[in-house]
Amino acid sequence: MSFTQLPAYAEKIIPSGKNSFIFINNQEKKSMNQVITNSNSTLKLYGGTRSRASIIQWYLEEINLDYNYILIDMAQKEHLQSPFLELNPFGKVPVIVDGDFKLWESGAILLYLAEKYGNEINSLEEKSIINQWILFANSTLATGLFIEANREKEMSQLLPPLENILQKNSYLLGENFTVADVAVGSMLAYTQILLKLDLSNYPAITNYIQRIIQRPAFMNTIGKR
Ligand SMILES: N[C@@H](CCC(=O)N[C@@H](CS)C(=O)NCC(=O)O)C(=O)O
Repeated sequence: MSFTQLPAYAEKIIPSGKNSFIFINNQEKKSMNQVITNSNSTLKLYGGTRSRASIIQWYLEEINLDYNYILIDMAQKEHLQSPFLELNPFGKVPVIVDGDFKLWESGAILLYLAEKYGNEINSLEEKSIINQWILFANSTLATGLFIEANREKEMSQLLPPLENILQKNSYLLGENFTVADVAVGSMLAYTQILLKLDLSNYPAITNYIQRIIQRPAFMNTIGKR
């Protein structure tokens, strides 16, 4: 069976070894029949239990897009074997499959989803600004905050301007929540979940994190992990 085909069993199955996975529909009330009927058209998100796939899942829930979450058993190294390697030859999650289209790298996936389904990009400039924030989140901010050797220097360089922006606006691009907030906000939220980083010198960032982690889509995804 290929990963792009649906398993013919129910929504929630506890993984129990090689090639087993949980199949979750975001509208969990749907019957399995409906899930199977929608199998080819519904976007598939592949991820581990605790992985960056949760960031994608957060955004999918924000834009209310129907999707199926296919849980890869990373402890059993399913991501390093066929058929997963046919989706991403580098053996990393997240991956999405949207129809015939496959895409990996969380930042590229967020940008694709925002442009295709998010209804928030209307020009090359808007797309580029969103891309700027996604790349900032996944490269500059992530390596600055999560690599211990960089943290002290990078926190004092990156957090004051972020604090400044969030003192002026509720969200990164103004008063509306966008995919840029998913990219940057997830990194900031993970500093609290994973590192318990002290951000008390940055009240606007702290308030921002509080605001985003209370969003239903966040609570239903990253917040549940
Ligand atoms: N820059 C990539 C990172 C992907 C990544 O490292 N994913 C981790 C899980 S969060 C993974 O698949 N690790 C498995 C491995 O390296 O074997 C992205 O944002 O998608």
